[in-house]
Amino acid sequence: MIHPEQVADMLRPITSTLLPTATSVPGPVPTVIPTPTEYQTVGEAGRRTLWVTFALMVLSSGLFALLSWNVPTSKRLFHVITTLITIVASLSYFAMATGHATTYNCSTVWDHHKHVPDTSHQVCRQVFWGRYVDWALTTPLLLLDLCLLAGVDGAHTLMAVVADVIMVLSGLFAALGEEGKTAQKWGWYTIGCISYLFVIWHVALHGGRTVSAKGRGVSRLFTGLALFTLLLWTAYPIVWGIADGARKASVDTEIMIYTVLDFLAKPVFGFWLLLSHRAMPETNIDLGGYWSHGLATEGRIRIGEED
Ligand code: RET
Repeated sequence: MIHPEQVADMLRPITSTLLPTATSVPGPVPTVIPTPTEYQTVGEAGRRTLWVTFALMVLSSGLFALLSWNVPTSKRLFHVITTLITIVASLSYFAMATGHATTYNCSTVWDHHKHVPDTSHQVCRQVFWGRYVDWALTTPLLLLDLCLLAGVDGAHTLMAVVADVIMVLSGLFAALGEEGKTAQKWGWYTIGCISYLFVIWHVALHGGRTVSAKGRGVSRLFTGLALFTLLLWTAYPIVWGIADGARKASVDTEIMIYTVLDFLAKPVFGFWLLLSHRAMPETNIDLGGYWSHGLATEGRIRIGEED
């Protein structure tokens, strides 16, 4: 007769392999909590800065308009251009401060883990495209101010303006470009930088040559304004590269830096130009009468023409 304990002894090796023991119980399955989408967006400080800049641009527009008071139309060309610049900037800052003219550019960022496969999450940065609309309209006007002051010919002025618009649009395409497609984003940025070199070439080099015929006073004013513009404008692609490009600066920091640059490039540039222009009659321009009388030739006295 077989004793039940003998049966149990015989079965023990079999059951020990079939039934899980304390040591063979699988541990907790490693889990990864997905990283939520990260938003790089404007904060309270940035929004307040946009409102303050809007107010400063409106105030500057009003003061520029006042400066043109009592100035005859024929001598008001610089006043009109300069006032338009700050009016457009006011509109752009109003749009940005109220949350318009903005979008998000999202890119995928990979997260690496030790025991499980890599995961990814989205980083979305706020892009204020209104800024580029502003620049596309106002930077050609700023260049026009400089070209008219220096007496640059129409052909070079037009080339400078077109290169400038290409520069700004390239910046916009770069800002909206896909992060993963390096060629798209940084390719547009490179095109923008090359266009900027053309702008410098047309305005600074040609302007520097033509302005010498206008006397020492105008030459000195043009050199000062052109150098100031060159230094300021060169800061824009650097800020862009750090903020929108590499995303190493917050949206608020980006807004604050652009505000300082825009304030110097528009109101400060404008006051410098208009106050100096007032004291220098040789800077008056009427584009051969076109500015105040149009293209009609009737009633005009043409000196030096036989007929
Ligand atoms: C971008 C990116 C692409 C390359 C370059 C740029 C330059 C921008 C500049 C902007 C100037 C703006 C001004 C605004 C005034 O309020 C578009 C940033 C070269 C020079 C003067």
